[in-house]
Amino acid sequence: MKKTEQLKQMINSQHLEFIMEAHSGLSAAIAEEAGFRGIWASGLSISAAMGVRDNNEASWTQVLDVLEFMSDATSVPILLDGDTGYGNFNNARRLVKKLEQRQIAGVCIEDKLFPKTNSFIHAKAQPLADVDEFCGKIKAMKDTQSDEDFVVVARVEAFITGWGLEEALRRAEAYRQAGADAVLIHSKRSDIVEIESFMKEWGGRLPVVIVPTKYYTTPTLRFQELGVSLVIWANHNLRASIEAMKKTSSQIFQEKSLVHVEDGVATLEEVFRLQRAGELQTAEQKYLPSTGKDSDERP
Ligand code: SPV
Ligand code: MG
Repeated sequence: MKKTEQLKQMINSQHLEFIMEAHSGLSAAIAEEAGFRGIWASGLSISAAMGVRDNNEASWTQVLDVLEFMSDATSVPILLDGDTGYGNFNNARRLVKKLEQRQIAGVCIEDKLFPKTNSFIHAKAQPLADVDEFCGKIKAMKDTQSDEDFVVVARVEAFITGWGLEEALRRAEAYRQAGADAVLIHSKRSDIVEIESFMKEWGGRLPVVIVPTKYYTTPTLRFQELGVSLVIWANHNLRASIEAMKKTSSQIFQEKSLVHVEDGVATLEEVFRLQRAGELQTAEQKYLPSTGKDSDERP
């Protein structure tokens, strides 16, 4: 099944599905190997891994380059966090074209302004996109996709920026009518009150995607009861790697030795395995002339 079809089926399926954050070819391969059937290419994580802020400091083509590695390293679908679409409708539709060329299964765009700011930083000061302008962007993206199963998720930032349920519903409905395949309703509360209120009023008009980074203590069963379609675990590979790298760097710096570190890090063999070094060895046997034969033929 095509990656686009896989993602579309996950979003439209009757049971709760999960996708995991990744920000590189390596982290994407690890997420797939853990069992995830899809990957969230997080804007926060990709920019943080590049050492820049989640403010569109990395250009969209730099993000595309990372995605290409992620796509090549995996067989499960990738949903890109496409921020605001990196400009107006024209930039967003060109993005769709470039994503399809790299077998990226879908993109999520959020109704804020370029350059965006992460939803958990000064959220109330962040202006929302004009609804009509954002709908035009969604329409342009849907009109541009050449694969009918490519997914466009419209992310509603109304709760994040301090607006209420009414504005969240108004926007979600407009985005549905513009052709979005799903809506992502985001909340920065540590409880599930906003998500609950939205789900009750929304009534399943389109599949709903959530990001429980801040309300992580809510039992996952509750998301299922509310009828959520897809949960994004949005940044935990990045955060896990930061902790591991900090611990290892400072231990090596302090001890000037690897002795107490060796058992706590992945083996080199594991690195080679994740890089699929074995496949290259097999290919070399098949495609490279053997050294013996080569030397035999020398004059
Ligand atoms: C991301 O992972 O970059 C997201 C989710 O957009 S959040 O950081 O919660 O805004
Ligand atoms: Mg993001």
